[in-house]
Amino acid sequence: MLKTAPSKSSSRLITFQHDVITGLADSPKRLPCKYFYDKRGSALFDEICELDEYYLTRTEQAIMDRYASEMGAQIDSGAMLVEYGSGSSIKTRILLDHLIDPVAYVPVDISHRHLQRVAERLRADYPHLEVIPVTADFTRPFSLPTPRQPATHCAVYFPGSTIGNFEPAQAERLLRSITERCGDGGGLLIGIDLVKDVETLERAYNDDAGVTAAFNLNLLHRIRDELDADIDVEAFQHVAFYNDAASRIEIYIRSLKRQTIDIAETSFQLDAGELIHTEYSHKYTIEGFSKLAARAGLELHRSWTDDDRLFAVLHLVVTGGQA
Ligand code: AVI
Repeated sequence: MLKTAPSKSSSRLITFQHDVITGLADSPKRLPCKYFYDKRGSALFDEICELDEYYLTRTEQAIMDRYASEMGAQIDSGAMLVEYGSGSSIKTRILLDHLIDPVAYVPVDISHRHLQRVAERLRADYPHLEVIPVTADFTRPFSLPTPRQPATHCAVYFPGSTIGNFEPAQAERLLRSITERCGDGGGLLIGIDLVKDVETLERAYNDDAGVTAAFNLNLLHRIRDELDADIDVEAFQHVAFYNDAASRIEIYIRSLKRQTIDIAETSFQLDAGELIHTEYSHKYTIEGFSKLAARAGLELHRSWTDDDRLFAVLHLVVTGGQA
């Protein structure tokens, strides 16, 4: 019998369906936040980054604008700069402008086509820099390319407070993998969102225009449209609040009535008021994050914040050991 391998898009759908069914079968119910980012979800996230209430993006950008020359000076010459979740590489440009003779820039992102387009633009703007895009999910093992000119060390750039979307144990594992990837002489420049008053935090995830709500509920639209699921999307609501004990924003989808979701022969019963967990966004103190990073073999070297101490960019260097 002739067997044909499943196409990329059908295996992607199989994984999506598997993850959704596994998450909804769990107690409490959950859906993985990585599925926020289809075309519409990515556009909504770009809108979130422009919102008055969402201080994170503009504050990190302002820190980069103000301190990129100091950051560049911390990173030795001849680096291969690897960016995790590079997206449009917007904040990277200012860093690249201040690095001393980097040999290569390696943007790592899951979206192949977008990555190629961004790489083309960067090659045009930085003709002396080798730009080597890698399509990969950085939470899974992936290989780094070998640049034409040998690098003296590897420096990872991980902006955007994306580390906050991982639970501390997962974050530690990811940091450990960065330590191992970089080895001696390597380091990490990372953006983290800082602990602050609850009102500012909760406003950032409950904007008046409802963009974050649409971003969150877009997950249900995806499940309905891509998995052909029977879901009354209107009967759900966005919920986001700060959990002080865990120092994190918790995001859920709340069922407004007792109802059933049907996906591929499987039915999931929801009570009125029942929550489906979709995302955590952890907030750190510089000290707390340094302790977490130390357990992963990284030592805090320098940090930069805005005047209101909303956000921080940290430079950590590889020590390799356990704290
Ligand atoms: C991508 N990440 C850092 C965002 C955050 O703030 O945790 C995702 C997000 N979720 C809702 N609004 C923004």
